[in-house]
Amino acid sequence: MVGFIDMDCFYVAVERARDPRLLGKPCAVVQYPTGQRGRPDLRPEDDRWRTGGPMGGIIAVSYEARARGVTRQMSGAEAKKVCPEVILVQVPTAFGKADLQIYKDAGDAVVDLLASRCDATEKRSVDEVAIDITGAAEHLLASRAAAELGAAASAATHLADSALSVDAAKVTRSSARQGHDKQQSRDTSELADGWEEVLRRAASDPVAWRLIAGAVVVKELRQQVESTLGFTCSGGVATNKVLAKLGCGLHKPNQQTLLLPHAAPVLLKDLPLDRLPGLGGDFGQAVKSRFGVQSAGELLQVPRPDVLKQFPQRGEWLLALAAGDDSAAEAVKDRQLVKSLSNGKTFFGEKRLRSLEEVDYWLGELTGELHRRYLQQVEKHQRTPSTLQVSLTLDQKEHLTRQQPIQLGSQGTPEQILQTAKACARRAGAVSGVISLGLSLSNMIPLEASSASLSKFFGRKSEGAASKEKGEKPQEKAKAKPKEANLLGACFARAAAAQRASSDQQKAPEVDEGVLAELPLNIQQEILRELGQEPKLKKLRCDVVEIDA
Ligand code: TTP
Ligand code: CA
Ligand code: CA
Repeated sequence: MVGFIDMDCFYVAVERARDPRLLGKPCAVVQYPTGQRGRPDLRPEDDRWRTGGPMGGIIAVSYEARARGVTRQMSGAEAKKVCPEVILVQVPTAFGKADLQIYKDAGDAVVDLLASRCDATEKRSVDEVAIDITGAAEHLLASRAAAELGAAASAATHLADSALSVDAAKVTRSSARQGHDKQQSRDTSELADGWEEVLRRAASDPVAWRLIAGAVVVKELRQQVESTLGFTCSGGVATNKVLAKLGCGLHKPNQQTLLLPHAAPVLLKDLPLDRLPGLGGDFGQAVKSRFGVQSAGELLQVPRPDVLKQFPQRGEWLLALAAGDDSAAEAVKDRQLVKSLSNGKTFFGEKRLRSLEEVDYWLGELTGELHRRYLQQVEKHQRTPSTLQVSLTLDQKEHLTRQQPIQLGSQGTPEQILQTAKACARRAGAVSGVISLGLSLSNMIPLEASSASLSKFFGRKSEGAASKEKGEKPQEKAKAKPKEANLLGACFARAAAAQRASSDQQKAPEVDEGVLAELPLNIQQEILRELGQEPKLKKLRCDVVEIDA
């Protein structure tokens, strides 16, 4: 059984938790103004309220501001026009670009809290988490009276086949994201609608009972998130991840929806196909135009053999998805550690980088944040990266990647990252017209393994480990032992040469998807569009930015 949590106006909520003056007010978070090289950074603790001047677009809007007409696509100036009292808060910046760390940390805190009671927690974006609540629901069924559970669930939960829910499911993906009346209604008579019948039928339906207990689990978790962290969120409960997410989006903010198996066909009947995962882009368009259908219900009316003939690879999945079958959704994956840490920036049009000096400058800017996230991996997970990669997209749409081993251990410096990055960039050859620059650290290895592999090489403890015992800094030790430092250098030079030999041959014809997936969604989309490639939904996260770090 799956629960799904999506935080309400998340970046705004994070800002409100930091600054109570924003509570209850119409407010929005704006991006930093791009292309302003040399502007002083605004740290999280600085005054980041903006009243005018250069400002990026709006990326999060409080519900109070939404009610007054402010939407995400607006510029700060447009928002002020429709709602003069709106407070605009700029995202913090660090190293010359947006610094999303406070939002990421808040999202991680939510995941940590949910994990305390769930069998598995899967972070789906900066503010969305899928949770496996099977165990927690079973525990409630064993420990609380049925009447108590029924009362608790029905008081807090919309049913997905209620009239209001079905109406909320009729809007397209983009309208659903904008928020609309049906989604935001707080009609309490609607909440009671249908529950009596559901509870009566559930008496002889163990699957429904478990889901009702699941709704209580989600209600309690949401309360806990609010009382512990100060953020409200919306929730969904269903037998699978796809339906739970769908349910979660039906009623917002600070509401939850239960999608029982019998409700799925009612809800899906008029659901626009683009609300289903994987059907929001080209493939969804193709399905719609091939069969002349708009909704999941209409697709299910198409004779099965026709669907399978038109889409031999994905037809079965498509039909299962449109029917809300569990087989179309993957199980909730438990928390995964990031595979790599990446940071990137685009430079389109006049902003493209024309010289190595400019590339070096921006590598330096990218390095600072990456170094901070590397230190977090060391501290939180005792892991360290062992490969550094630089990726460049040139305005001829050529994409180059160069990588080499890097030995950061637990005390690597920004300078070490920058020098390795510069060396990689030089190996990419002549650079002119760089439209995107990416820097990533990957091949994460446990810290013990990183020192163990060295000690194996030298037949004794590694530099870092040995010098730590004597309270010396590794760098000082390295100075004192030039021979070994040279040996180490030679080791990496050999490895780098081997790597070079292999990676130079393959000028990647398209974007490195591993690296791409780690970049913020808007940058991913910009890069893909610049390369003339349609964003591929499977690879793009549905929402935002990096997982974890
Ligand atoms: P969303 O969950 O899409 O929106 P939201 O949490 O602001 O509002 P809602 O209550 O409707 O769920 O995105 C989560 C955060 O991700 C959002 O607060 C800001 C950030 N974000 C961007 O930076 N750019 C974007 O284009 C989107 C969609 C979100
Ligand atoms: Ca959200
Ligand atoms: Ca979201």
